Amino acid sequence: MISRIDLRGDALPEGGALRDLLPRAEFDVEAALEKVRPICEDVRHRGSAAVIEWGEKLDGVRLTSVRVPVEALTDALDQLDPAVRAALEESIRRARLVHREQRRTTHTTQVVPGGTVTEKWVPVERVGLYVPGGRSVYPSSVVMNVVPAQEAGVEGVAIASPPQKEFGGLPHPTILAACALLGVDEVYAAGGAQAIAMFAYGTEGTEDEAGCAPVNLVTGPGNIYVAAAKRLLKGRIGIDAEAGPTEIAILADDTADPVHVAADLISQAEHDPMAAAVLVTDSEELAAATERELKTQVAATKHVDDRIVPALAGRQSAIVLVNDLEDGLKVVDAYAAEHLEIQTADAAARAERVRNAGAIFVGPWAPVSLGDYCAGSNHVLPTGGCACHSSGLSVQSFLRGIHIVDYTRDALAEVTHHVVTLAEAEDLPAHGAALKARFGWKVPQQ
Ligand code: HSO
Ligand code: ZN
Repeated sequence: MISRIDLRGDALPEGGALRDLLPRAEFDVEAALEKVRPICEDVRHRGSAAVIEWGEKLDGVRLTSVRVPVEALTDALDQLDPAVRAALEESIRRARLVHREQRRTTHTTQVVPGGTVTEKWVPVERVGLYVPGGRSVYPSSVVMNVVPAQEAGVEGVAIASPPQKEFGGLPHPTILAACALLGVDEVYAAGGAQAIAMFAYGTEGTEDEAGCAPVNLVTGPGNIYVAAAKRLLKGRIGIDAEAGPTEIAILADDTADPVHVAADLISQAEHDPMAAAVLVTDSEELAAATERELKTQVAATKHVDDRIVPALAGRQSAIVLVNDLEDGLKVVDAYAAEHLEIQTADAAARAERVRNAGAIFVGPWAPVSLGDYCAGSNHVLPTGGCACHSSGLSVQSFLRGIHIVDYTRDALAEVTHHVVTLAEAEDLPAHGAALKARFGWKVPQQ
């Protein structure tokens, strides 16, 4: 069901060579670009009419209006199962606790007497949050996108989620209820590349409905077409990372419980046939016990043939055997997992040493599923190895730091000779002249 990669014996290779030995599926966004280009162009020129037509073609639903009426949101909340409502409320409460503390404060540095640089944090004005439909209807992702945006102080939050045939062309009712719980009332029944293009270009209003004003930033996971549209429109809009299939890596030794290890690997394999589940261990016994457990537990779960078995059996998943936990650390750092669990003796100390991961889950009582819903952490995290250069969604994703430069005459005079020298070294004398012009076209004496 899951293959083994044996890295025991010789010394591990470094860097890229080590990464090449580790399992990872291809997520070829480039190939999807040509498919989404005409969709984005069409939405750019024809607005809502194009969003509706592509929705009909690709989602199989003909809408009369892309904008979801506010009554549909309140109805969905009224009809929401009270247990789901309570769970979502707890998820929101915990996420707010964590994200509120990520707010940045304005800071002024006195560089020299009379010369200051202030960094002021300003929220993005308007964001579009994409929430997938289809195989993955995740109200929890509404929480994970909306909470940091709101805590950052973003004023305009719009959400798009694909229209669902069985719900009369509206997005899934639990998604609508989550929007209502979070106080978001600007929701669109739009999916795929057409939703991203609608956010980027905006759509004109018609007699029947208000259009969607263009946004500055689009965040949220989606399928490969959503990722391709984000890549195509990046620049016009800001984007978060291009989300690929979910990944879990577990670094474990012989103190780990194979029942937990197998359950956690399966939990993320459940997302997608392309999802990745990787166990890195120095224990032959744990590897064998996990293999046995996987067989038993997979047989007793849902989504077996369409997702879990192909995910575990795919080339993106494996049990990686290493000489010792030091090598294990090198392997998980090279892999840079979206989610990394540490199930070893001294898990906290080992977690401290990890450099590359989207989020780290420490010890036996912090499974990834906790983080998916109710830890307070964010579950929109970098995939595909991007954790070596990017972070998950946070308040910071929705802020811009603006430098405010304020110098007095004396403070400028004191540094002019350096500016003029550097400008000349770069053959840009007009740069230096902009300073000299303020001092009778001369460099002030030191
Ligand atoms: N594990 C997914 C998020 C999620 N899980 C949503 C359940 N619902 C990617 O981090
Ligand atoms: Zn998950």
